[in-house]
Amino acid sequence: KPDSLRTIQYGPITPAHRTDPQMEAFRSYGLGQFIHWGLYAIPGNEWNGVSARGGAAASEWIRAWGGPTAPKDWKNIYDNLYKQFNPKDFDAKRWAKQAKDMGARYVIFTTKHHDGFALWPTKYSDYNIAKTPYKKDIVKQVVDAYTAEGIDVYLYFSVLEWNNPDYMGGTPKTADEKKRFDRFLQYTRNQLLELVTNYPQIKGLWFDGTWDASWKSAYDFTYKLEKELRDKHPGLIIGSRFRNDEFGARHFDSNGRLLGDYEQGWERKMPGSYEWLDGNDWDCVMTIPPNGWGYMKDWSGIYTKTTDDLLDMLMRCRSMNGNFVINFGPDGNGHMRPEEDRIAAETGAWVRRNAAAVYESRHSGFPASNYGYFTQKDSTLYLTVFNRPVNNILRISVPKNFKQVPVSALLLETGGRLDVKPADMGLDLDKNTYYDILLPSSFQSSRAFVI
Ligand code: JFZ
Repeated sequence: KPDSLRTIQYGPITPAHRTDPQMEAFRSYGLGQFIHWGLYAIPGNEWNGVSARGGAAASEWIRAWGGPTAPKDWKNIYDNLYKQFNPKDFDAKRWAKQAKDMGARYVIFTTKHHDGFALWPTKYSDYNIAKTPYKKDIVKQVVDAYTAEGIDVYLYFSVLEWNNPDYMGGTPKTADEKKRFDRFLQYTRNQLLELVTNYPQIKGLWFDGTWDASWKSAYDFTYKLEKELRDKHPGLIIGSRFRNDEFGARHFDSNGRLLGDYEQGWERKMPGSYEWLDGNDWDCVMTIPPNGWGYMKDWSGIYTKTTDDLLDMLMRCRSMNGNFVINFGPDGNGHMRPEEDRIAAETGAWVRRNAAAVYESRHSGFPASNYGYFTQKDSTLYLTVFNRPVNNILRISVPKNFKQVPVSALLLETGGRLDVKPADMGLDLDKNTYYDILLPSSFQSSRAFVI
C-alpha cells in the first residue's frame, strides 16, 4: 500500500468484504470446476500429427503457434475450424453430474476465449456456435445443466480477441484506431449485456485478456460498464481481473484497494501465507498439467498432478479461505480425458467423506503444522493430515496464550474417537503446550485424512 493516498475516481465500485448472500455463498464454495472448451479442442495442441508443444502455444493458445513446425496458413486454418465443430457426444448434464459428484460448488465456463469464438449464438458477431454444424447454444446447456445440479455458474469471458480487426493491444492513437477500438468496446458491452440477459441464473463473470494497454486506457468505459452490469444483475460477482483505475493499476487500485469482489490473481499459484491476503476473498484456478487449459491430445512426458496433489492444494487454499478450482479441457467430441474422469471421481469420494473440513470451514488462527492444513468451524478444528507420522503420534503445539486447547479428537471419516494427552516433551518449553493425538495403527488410509 502506498504511503500517501491518491485521489482516485475509478476505484472499487462494490464495498470491500461484501456480506450479501451471494458473496457468502462464494466463501463456502470451497471447490470449483473450470472448463476450457472451444475450437482449440479440435486440434488438441497438434495439427496433422505435429505437436505445438514447446512453442508459444499450449492448447487454447495454439492459434498463436509460430515457428517452423506450424502449418504455413495456420491462422487461416484455425479460423475455419468452426466449420468442423460438431461435438457429437456433448452432454452438459453428464458434465454437470460429474462436477456434482466431484463436490464442485461452482463452475467457470469459457463462453469466449482469446480466439474470439463465441459458444453462444451472439447477435454481435458471426463467429459463433450457430454457424457451426452443431448449431445449438452450448452456454445455455451448460448454464441450465449445472444450475439444475445446484452448482453456481460463472462465465469466463476474454476481452482480448485475436481475430477481431477492431481489437488492438496498444493504446488507440489515430482517429481510425480510436473509431475501431470504440466499436470494439461497444461490441464487448453488447456481448456482456447479452450474456447477463440470456443467462440470468449466472452468479458471476470471470474476466480474462484485460491486460493490454488499449483496455487499460478505457478505464472510464470499463468503470461504467461494471456499474451497468451490476445494476442489471444484482449480486453479480466479478473478480479483480476486469478493469483498472485511471493510473493503470490492475487488481488493486493505486491506493491498494481491491478492484472487484475477490482476488483473481492466484492463477496456478497460491499465497505463501494467509497474511498476504489482507482478508480478501480469492480463488486459485489450477491446471492438471503444468500449463495448458484446453484439450491436449498428448499428456506424455509432462508431470500431471495426481488427485493427492490436488487435494493438498485444495486444503491449502481452504486453510487460507480460498476456493480451489480444478480445470478440465474436454476434447472436440465433448469427452473429458480418462485422467480427468478419474481425478473427478477420486476427489469427489474424498471431499464427500471430509466435507465438514472443506466447505463451511475457514482459516484457523492455529499455528501451521507440517502434518497438513488446519481449517476451523466454530469450536471445531480440523487438521487434514497429508504427512502421517510413522509412529502414529500427531503432536500438536498450542501457544500458551491460546484459549483453545484440544480436549478431544475424532477421525472425521469414521467418527472414531482418538486419545488426546498432554505430551511428555522432556523439555521445559515456555511458549507452547504440546498435545499428542494417537492414531490407531489399525487405521489405514491411502489418502490424506482429517482429524
Ligand atoms: C489466461 C489465458 O491466457 C489462459 O489461456 C487461460 O484461460 C487462463 C485461465 O487465463 O492466462 C493467464 C492470465 C493471467 C495470468 C496468467 C495467465 N496472470 O495474471 O498471471
